[in-house]
Amino acid sequence: MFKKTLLSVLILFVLLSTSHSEDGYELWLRYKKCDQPQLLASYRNHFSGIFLAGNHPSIDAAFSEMVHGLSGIMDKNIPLLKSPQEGAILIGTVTELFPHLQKLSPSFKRPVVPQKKEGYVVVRIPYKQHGLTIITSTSPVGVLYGSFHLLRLLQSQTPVEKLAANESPALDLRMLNHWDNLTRHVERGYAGIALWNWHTLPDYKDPRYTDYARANASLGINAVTVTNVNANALVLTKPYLEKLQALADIFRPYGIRLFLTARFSAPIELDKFKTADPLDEGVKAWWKRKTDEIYQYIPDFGGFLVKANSEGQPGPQNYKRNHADGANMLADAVAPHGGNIVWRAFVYNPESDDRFKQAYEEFKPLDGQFRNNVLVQVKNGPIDFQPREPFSPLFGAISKTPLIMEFQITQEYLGQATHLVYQAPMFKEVLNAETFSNGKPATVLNVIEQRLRPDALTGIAGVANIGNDRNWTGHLFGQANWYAFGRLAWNPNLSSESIAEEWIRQTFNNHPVTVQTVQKMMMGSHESLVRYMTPLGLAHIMGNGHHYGPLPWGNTLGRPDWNPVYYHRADSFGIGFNRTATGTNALAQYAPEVRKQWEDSNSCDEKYLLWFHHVSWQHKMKSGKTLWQELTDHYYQGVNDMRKMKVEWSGLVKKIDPERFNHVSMLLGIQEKEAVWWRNACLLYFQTFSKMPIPAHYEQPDQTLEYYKSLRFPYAPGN
Ligand code: GCW
Repeated sequence: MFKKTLLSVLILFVLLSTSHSEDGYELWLRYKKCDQPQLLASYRNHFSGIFLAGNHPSIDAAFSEMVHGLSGIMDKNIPLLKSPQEGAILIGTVTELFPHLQKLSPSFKRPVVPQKKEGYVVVRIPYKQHGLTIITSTSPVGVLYGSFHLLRLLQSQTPVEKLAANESPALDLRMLNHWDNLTRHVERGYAGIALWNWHTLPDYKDPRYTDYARANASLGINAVTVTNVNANALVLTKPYLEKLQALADIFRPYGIRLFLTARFSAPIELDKFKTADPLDEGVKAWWKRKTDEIYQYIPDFGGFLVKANSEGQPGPQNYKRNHADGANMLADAVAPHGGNIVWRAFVYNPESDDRFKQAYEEFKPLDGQFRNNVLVQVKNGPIDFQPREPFSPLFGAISKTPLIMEFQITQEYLGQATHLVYQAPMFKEVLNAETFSNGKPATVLNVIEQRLRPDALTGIAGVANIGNDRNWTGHLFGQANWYAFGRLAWNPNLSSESIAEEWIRQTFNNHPVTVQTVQKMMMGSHESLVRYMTPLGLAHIMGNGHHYGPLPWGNTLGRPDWNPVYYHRADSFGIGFNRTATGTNALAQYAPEVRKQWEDSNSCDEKYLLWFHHVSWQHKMKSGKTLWQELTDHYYQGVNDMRKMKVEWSGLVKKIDPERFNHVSMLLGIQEKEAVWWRNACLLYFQTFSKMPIPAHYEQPDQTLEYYKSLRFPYAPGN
């Protein structure tokens, strides 16, 4: 009897421990045993141990990752070597590593490493039978990045003779912005609550904080803000600084610097000041003191990220000052410590005739007035992370202030955490857009990559999609967007396809059927979502507040520019927002070359058509169809795409572990239903203006417009 119980306890234990193995927690750092016997044998032959040159927390992190990774991939123990020998992987900064190489053979040359501090090389050099593998850099963090690179190559089953890398990051700041509140509620978060357990910090250091840092370092993400831009001043007080210090200490070996979101009115809220006027001497002194205090806790503190005078946040305009006054005051406080201010350009107020134009109107006149350590962070599009937006005109118009790109990884407007949408193609569409900044050809990427002054930083930020869900991102495929953001921040010239492939090989397996099928699903997914949500340049027609589901009829909110009808402007004539010279003339904010591409409704790229034009329902599209027909086709095709995606995924039943297979299958089911919902609700509503039929050969909506209008979601997440 006792034996039996023991046995079942044992079985249960084994089941429990294996049942957690593919729940997505390990992200792309799974390090499963190589399933190609020949390759496995070759790896085992060529990697006999690790030799560490030098002693630094980042080198230690590299070592433990290598041990974890290699022992998993090769399914054998990896010793730490006392001295280098053939088959050794040598890791260390070039200064510390080279003497050991020379000891082995004076003929070895000093490895040539990239100049950039975070750059690294991975090289194999001949030595006796099995050679040596060198991972080196000028800096310890570069060595860590190089180690992750080698592990990525091994997880993707790269043959030994192809193991090589020579990499430097394109941008300096590769940053995640968490919109996490101190309550742990995540604004626009769909993956549980915030990772940061403020209540148990600083004493309880959840091992998950380290896993988070590892994942970021594996991509080269080197900066994070852990609190919401809709900021709470309390985060600047001593108890929170102690908690933040604990996080910063955990992140530091992984090359990650902490930034904080600053509430502009903090002096009033924390110290009973009468004003937060940025030109007030007392206010300036307060921020200097506060900043000095922060640096005592976090010596490598990055600086502040600020949302000011936007959506109810306080800011310099409350005191009749402008954004430069506000940013510069904070910039002066962090400057002595080498800190930066990241000031967001996401502003809009109801006085303007077009929300599209607001950020430009407020920021263009201030170009040249910001301190050297201010960076202005601009959302990719002029409105707000819609499924498709043209690039923000600020990228072509600001020439004296460093601009940081802000992408939204969390899928506030992209089906939240139940839709599979791979964002790399969307990110790249924006980065590759031609701005004609200063009259010369220059893509958005060229603009953000350009170093305006030797001491100025360049950068990119992504609003994180991470929470405390076991798989981090809610939807397993949300991980691919975290991954893609990080990889593109490091190297924006990587193709979406290759990033998807890397991610699939590491996350699932290297089977060609898995790689090809999943890659195809991912590559088409963003365009499909645009089709079933906002085709042909529609935007901002989602539910109020929670932004879940379609609400193109929405017309009840206090401000016109919060209402969907403001954006699509459907009427009996047609649909779309006239932003040409006969409308709000927002197009004038672009360079003439760009404007020309879009100002004529007959030649305008149709994916932006309704962004810039109010065209008739009969408008003749390039296909020869009327606008109404084309719109209908897009919505129907979006749903069909989804159905195909479901079939493709179901073909992988034998290739993917049941836990993750079922997770994705069920979510694809939700996504299909919601695609139908978007299609039906939007077409039935727009039809009340167009008075044109949905072609009879299409499946007809199975619900009425009244039904869709009656739906309510009071507790939709992330609001
Ligand atoms: O897209 C909107 C979101 C807000 C967010 C804001 C911003 C943090 O709906 O939740 O607030 O953008 O970017 O500041």
